[in-house]
Amino acid sequence: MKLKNDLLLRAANGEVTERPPVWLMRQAGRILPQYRALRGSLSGFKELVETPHLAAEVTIQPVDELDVDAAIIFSDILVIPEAMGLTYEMVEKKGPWFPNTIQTVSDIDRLISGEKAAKDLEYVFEALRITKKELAGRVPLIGFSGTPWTLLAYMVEGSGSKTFSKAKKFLYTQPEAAHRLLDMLSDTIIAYLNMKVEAGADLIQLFDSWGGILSPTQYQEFSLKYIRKICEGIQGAPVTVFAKNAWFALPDLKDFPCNVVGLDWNTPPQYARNILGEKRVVQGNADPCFLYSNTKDIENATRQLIHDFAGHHIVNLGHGVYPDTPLDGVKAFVNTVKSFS
Ligand code: 1CP
Repeated sequence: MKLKNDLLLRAANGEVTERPPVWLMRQAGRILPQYRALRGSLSGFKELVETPHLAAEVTIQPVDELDVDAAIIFSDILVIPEAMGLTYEMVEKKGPWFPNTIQTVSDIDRLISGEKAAKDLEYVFEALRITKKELAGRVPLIGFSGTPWTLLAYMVEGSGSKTFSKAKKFLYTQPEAAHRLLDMLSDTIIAYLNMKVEAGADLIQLFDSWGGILSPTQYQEFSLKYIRKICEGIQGAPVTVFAKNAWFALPDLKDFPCNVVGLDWNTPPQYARNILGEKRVVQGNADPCFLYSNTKDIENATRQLIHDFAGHHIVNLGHGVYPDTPLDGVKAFVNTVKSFS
């Protein structure tokens, strides 16, 4: 079906657009009362993720409520480790937790990977198909995955962490095992994302949420190499690479085989432009906390952001929106972009 609003797709493909497109990372979720009401009636987060018509419903909620230029499929990056054989739990108010973790090569040998693992995620593909049908071409639909390194970090650490020191220790002490796991994750992610595109995803975003905790040399060896392989393996949709806090890798992303470079809020627009050039499509990068400001300040800061990137820019935050962000602030942000000319 032809898209009625294809602004994001055109911008991602490098076209000059009448205004920049806008959406928010983590827009489908706890900022919306509709989401909280539905979520409260369920047994937990996983029930929502694994029930395709409900995942589709919360994917569309921000399109209805905020009038953003894209929908992002409601899911989580941790469905991949689970499909490979490492199940996760989402502990209320705490976040993800893995009852079993990866510590040795034999733990890795027990995992399944590639197409065989990806096929297990039929509930995600079904959610995409339903969403696509219900959106009826209103806006493009974004599919996503964590990067191999960010997923390895959770699989070894067993939960979220400020430092991910167990995961980093694994890279230093068992580099061969790490590469083996990263290879298996890459194969699974490529199969998974191509199946997502087949099921209706118009664009793909790769989240390297923990890229910035690696040293620059480690980043090259354990993350960027695999992200490149994935970008080269995805067919039929533009790809955004969002490597949080990995500002040191910007020179590598200049000619990287992806369409869009996602920027976190610590990266000054001019700094990014100097390295990436004027024509590289960038996405970002307002501080999520600026949405706590008053309406006037939000409007001014949003216009300044658009001005600073000077085109080839997809407006977004520099990371996911926080759950207690006032909806009025989010709306002021979106509406300022939409009225930009
Ligand atoms: O109770 C709830 O509703 C759980 C909160 C929640 C939500 C709404 C989690 C738990 N995941 C999600 C959905 C989700 N996760 C989306 C939905 C689509 C959207 O963007 O609107 C997306 C894209 C993700 C991706 C994700 N999950 C990332 C990468 C993006 C990022 O924020 O850096 C990461 C790191 C995760 C892991 C995860 N899942 C949930 C939490 C609380 C976390 C982070 C834990 C940690 O801090 O380590």
